[in-house]
Amino acid sequence: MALKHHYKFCFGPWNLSEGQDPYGPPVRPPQAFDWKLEQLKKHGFDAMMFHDDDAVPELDTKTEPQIRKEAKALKRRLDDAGIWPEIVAPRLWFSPMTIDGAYTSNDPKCRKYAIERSFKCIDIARHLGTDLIVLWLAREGTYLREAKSGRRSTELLVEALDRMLAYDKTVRFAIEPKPNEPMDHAYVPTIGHALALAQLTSQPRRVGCLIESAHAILAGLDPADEIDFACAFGKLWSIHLNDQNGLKFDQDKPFGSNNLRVAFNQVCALERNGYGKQGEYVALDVHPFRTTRVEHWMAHLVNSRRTFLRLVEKARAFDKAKARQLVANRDYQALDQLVLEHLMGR
Ligand code: GLO
Ligand code: MG
Repeated sequence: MALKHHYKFCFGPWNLSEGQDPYGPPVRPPQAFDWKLEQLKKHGFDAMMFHDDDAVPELDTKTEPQIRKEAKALKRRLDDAGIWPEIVAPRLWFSPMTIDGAYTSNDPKCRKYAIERSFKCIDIARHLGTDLIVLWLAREGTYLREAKSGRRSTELLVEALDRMLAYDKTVRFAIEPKPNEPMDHAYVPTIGHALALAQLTSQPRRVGCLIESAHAILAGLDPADEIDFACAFGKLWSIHLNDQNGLKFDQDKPFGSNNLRVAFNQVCALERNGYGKQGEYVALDVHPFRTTRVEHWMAHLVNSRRTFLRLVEKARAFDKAKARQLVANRDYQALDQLVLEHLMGR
């Protein structure tokens, strides 16, 4: 019998990447945006995530009326295809103006650029109809402790959030922490940091978070604990599921690919917190292996979605009464084996 569930899924255009890495060129030809939309729909996904310039390419060269026109045209295409825009995120790590960071750059002109770019991102989100902005604070950190003040940077981040909160009274901001890459140390490495920052803003209720499994693992944390922590604040507004093989470069592997048990525990955490029941999406921030052939281009997304749903079944079928009994008896040895047997199946 097919599993009854409430989950809705999405991915971003960057998740159909061409395979370029710092050591080699693309290995798959670029695909048109329409092709990506078509794939999304065909494979049972419901929404797309956007960077501001995925929605309006070459954003920095365009005027406000142009941006509005292009964003509204995209909205019509999405409506026709029946696809919801889950989030829009300002791409604050690509421009020459963000070499030294965006909101925390040492150059006031660059900080001004970052804020203005973020306002444009908010405008685009409103044109597309979503109220959720994702902030992956990619370059907010420093290579040298002596080059920036961490205290001042925290204040600048709060100031930037306050400016954005004042710019539009309805949007919400989900901070996506990542401890490193492209920086060696980022200023907002974990969910605890993200939610603490939210408390310093003028409107903490409109500042929440997005957890990415790989980012939590890179911070040496268990993503399931990050999920429970964020949900205790009612602030998990989106999630990027994927996997990561230890403290290496950000791998964005298929969900469950490296550690099925860690994936299982993330699904259990999402289930016990009722994630998705307020309309939140399960986003799969996964990338194809560089070896992936063009004809297998969707496999990492399709497989991650399938693994997620199979783990939902596993989470629901887990013998919770037995587990409670073992916990009461402090028999964690048997509990451990109960989980393993359950995951291995008969
Ligand atoms: C990189 C991040 C990135 C963000 C995306 C949305 O490590 O995971 O993919 O999720 O740019 O802001
Ligand atoms: Mg991500």
